[in-house]
Amino acid sequence: MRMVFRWFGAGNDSVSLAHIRQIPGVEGIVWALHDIPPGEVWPLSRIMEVKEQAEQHQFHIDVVESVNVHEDIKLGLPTRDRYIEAYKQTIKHLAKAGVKVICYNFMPVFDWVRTDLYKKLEDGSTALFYEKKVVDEMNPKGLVETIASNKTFTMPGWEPERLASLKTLFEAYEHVSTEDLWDHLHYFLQEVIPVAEACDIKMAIHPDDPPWPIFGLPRIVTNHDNIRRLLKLVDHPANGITLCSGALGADLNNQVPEMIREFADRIPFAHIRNIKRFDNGDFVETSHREQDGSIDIVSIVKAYHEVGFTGYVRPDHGRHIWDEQCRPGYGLYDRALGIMYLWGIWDSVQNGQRMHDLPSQITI
Ligand code: DNO
Repeated sequence: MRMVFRWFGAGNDSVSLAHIRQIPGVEGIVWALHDIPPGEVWPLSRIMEVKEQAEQHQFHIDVVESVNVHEDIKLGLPTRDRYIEAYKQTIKHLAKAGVKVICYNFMPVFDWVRTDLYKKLEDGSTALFYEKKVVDEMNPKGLVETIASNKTFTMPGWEPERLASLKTLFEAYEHVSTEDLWDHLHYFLQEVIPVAEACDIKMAIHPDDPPWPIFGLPRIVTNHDNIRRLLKLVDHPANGITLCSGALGADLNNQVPEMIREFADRIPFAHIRNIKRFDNGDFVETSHREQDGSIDIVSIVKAYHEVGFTGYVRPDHGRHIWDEQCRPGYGLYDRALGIMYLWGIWDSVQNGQRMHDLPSQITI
């Protein structure tokens, strides 16, 4: 397992590369050019700038999260070809800088969704929270009105400047069924996977978070069967997944360790985090420690060890602890604690195996 850490870029992140350097066992940053809108080519010069910054701290930039997919591609509009061409060009530029994995998602309109970014936990920290009822009761029209009238409604992954187009987007998706979305993903993959393959890059789709349809919009990367279907759409190692334990784990039926065993050679990148599920469908993010949430983090890390995982791993969101001021979910402290927990499990399994491999009798 190769540990990496998400960094939003100079001037865009409260966490510095110098601080990340002090977390044991981190070898690279997970990054993106966040100011470039989906559908535009990432200039090679900008990519090289990030590479230089990272290398000053002995980090690699092997993993990009995310090159976002233009909405016209997900909608299957005739204009999609133009944006797919731009995507291919970006892949080629990233390859020139040595990038190995591109994380992306295929969620219509929204990326991950939470209803409260600072839910108070019993220990006094705060964390990201999803209240199912709030999202379920908000129909698309209501959502547009809420966002328009109340700018404090938080939609992570949603740039405010795209607010104006929200209504039009919802209308466009009225004509896109779940099967249509599958077709559009298929079309996209058929186009980009050969380019990724030629560039020695693995595409790694992130599961939908939460893993069910919201606001009447279809969501398709949600469970074991759907991931199997997705991998078969273009059955090639370059068509992989970012296996996110927290996103998938919000659905009680998703058994992440089983997915790791079945999809092992198609997981170039893993997000490991814990959440606590409630019976009514709500969930809150917790520390990475298994006992604090509902996700079997120990079994997950053990499964990665068992399959001989050599891909990249990052701790996912953290709580906000010790009064840290940071991007929601992306502080230094709790993610660093998460890393040490993941290493603790990994190293003890590794060590246990070494002990097991020792001859039972040592003769002097
Ligand atoms: C949240 C992240 C997601 C992820 C995208 C991938 O913290 O895991 O926003 O980066 O879904 O495209």
